[in-house]
Amino acid sequence: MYTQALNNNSDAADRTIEDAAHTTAFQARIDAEARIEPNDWMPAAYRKTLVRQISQHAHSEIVGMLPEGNWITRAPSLRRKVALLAKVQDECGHGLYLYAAAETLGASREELVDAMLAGKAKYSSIFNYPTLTWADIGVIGWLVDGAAIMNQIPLCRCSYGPYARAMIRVCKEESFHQRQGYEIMLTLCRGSAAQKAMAQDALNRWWWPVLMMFGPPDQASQHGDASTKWKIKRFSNDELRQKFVDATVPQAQYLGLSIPDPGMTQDEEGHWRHGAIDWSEFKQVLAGNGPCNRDRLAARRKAHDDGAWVREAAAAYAEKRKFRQAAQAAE
Ligand code: FAQ
Repeated sequence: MYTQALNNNSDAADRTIEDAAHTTAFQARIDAEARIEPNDWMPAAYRKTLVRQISQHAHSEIVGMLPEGNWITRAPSLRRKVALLAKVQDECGHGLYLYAAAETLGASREELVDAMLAGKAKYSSIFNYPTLTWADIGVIGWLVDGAAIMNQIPLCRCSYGPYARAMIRVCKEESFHQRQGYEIMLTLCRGSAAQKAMAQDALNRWWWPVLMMFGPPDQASQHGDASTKWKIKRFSNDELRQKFVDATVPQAQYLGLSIPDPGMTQDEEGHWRHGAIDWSEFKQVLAGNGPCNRDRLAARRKAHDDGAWVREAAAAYAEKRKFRQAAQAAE
């Protein structure tokens, strides 16, 4: 969708130039809040970090369909089923816009997907946790989509045009997702004692993994400084985590639920300060040892294999159409 106006091969040589003049002019454009577009010169490291982040983000959307997809057949009413189906389809669409945005940087979708299926590319840690009850679907919408919005609203101002533009639509859809999740939580919390206990249990299990979604603490963030300089990131991991906690605590209070953090305090400025995060759990999940890492990859590999005939049919049709167009042009 973005690739029509990309440079041809003769322009590619220009990409390899990496001198001080180009770099200074590039940073000046970033500092002036100009948008970088696919055909513009950019440092190789800027291109690389964008391919890394955008493709990880795309993989997260695609793998992120699995925990909720697990509940489509068990949604408790027709209304809930329709909303959940729409949400899961939206996540698939987000993955596709993001792969298209990554392709504008010269990466092919095939190589990106292959890296994910081979277990070499990351996707968000949060999607390696199981959805045990219906309340988990409420918590995912409320907190996982809530965290995604907190992270993605600033990405609408990211310096790279195709990524920033994709984020505008994504954020609009995420906001519907967040509301459907919160509404599920509200219904459960106003229901029976058993429903409220199920909501509290889901919050207890998801709270800490959701805080980890924002990435490692700032002092351990490898890419944070460069991404801030290039205006890919507008806020650090810890800043966004804090904004999320401050926005979420009153929502939990309204639901009558307790945040599972006995060390949480409110400071004089009104910020809710969370207790220590267990970063060893995060590292384990990133290393492939979370509760569902193996299941998630196995499910994606199976879907990819099952879809091989669709890709082959599409490629054969494209070839046939090209041949027909060439024949018509020759008439
Ligand atoms: N999980 O140096 P930093 C969603 C990695 S979409 C796994 O701080 P950076 C919608 C990081 O990649 C959720 N890995 O990295 C939805 C790096 O490793 P690398 C996804 C993580 O890039 C809802 C290393 O740690 N959102 O939820 C995580 O500056 C419901 C060092 O980290 C995005 O991708 C993690 N949580 O900051 C879908 C948003 N955190 O690459 C379905 C875009 C860090 O060197 C259902 N991404 N790592 O191998 C970003 O904003 C950034 O990439 C951060 C990380 C903030 C995630």
